[in-house]
Amino acid sequence: MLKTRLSLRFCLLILAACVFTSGSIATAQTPAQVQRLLEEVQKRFPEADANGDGRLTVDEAKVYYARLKAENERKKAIQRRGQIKPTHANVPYGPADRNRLDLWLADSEEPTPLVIYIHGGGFVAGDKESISPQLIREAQEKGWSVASINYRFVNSSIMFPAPQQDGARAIQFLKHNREKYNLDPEKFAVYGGSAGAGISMWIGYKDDMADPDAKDPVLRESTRVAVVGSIGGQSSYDPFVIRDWIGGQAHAHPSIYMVYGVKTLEELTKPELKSLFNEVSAINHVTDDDPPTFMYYSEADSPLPPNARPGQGIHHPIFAHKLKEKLDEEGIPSVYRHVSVHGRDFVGPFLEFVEQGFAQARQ
Ligand SMILES: [Ca+2]
Repeated sequence: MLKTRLSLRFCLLILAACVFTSGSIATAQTPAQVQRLLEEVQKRFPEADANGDGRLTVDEAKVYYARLKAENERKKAIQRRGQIKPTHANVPYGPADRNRLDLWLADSEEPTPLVIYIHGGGFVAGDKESISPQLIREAQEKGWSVASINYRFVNSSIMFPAPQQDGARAIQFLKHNREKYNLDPEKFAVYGGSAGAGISMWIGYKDDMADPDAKDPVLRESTRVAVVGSIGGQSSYDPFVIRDWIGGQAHAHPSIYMVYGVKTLEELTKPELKSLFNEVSAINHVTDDDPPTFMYYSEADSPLPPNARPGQGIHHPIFAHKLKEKLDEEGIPSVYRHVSVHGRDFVGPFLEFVEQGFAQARQ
């Protein structure tokens, strides 16, 4: 949804710039206005500056627009073809309605590695169907299985850490059913976008949540994974840490209130919430035994404007830089990639990273 909105906005901006340049419409923008538009385009799509000289020209903008259009067409074509049908769809992995997962099993004699996708949507929206068909296809070409999970949304009675716990339970469920699904429990990778990245990192860095005394055998399984991936993820959900790191009003994202069941910033200062902030913030759980981490961000890596709206910056690369510092301190291998440098291909580089992580995993 967000992408569509930005793309449309981008198209309008480009059109305005191009109309002026072609001189075909008398009421077009002034050169100063065009310059401002180009600057705005560059801020939102830094990779459009093809020669990287820090200045976006109209020609570069036109080329980028054409590429963006082609990419959109490609995505639409994939959607028209439909998702790749799961081997098992809507498998219940827990008691809640949204404890459902889809599973694409690789055909193999040997137990297969597994890549698990957790969707984003601010903990109030989104669906497992947003998994990339490209990822399913490329993972299967490597002989790996793939899963995509739904989890409980927050509301007036469901709050943090319910979504995180659901994610962990999905991992445990899949390990519990490793024989049925022919999975190698030592080669699980978990990744997601935004909220799904927050859950993925939390699972990755938490100590093993296996409870050997649990009545439910699923809960006796290990939650540990071999690789973690984050697309625009929040390494902290402490609103005051977010305010310190990102500035502006990033911490005033509507979901930040909802996940803690409050309505105002003042309510978030309640001392009893601090331990929950610490618990759900993945960065606090990083230790030297944690899995290698792949980070991919597309929001501009620059300070927020003075008029930033509430929630703006909630996918800021600072979340990655702070996490990377911590991962480096602990000697955990990690990769940080930004769209402005590495382009829009997440799947290929991520799966390559996962492959290295699986090679290091216990046999
Ligand atoms: Ca840890």
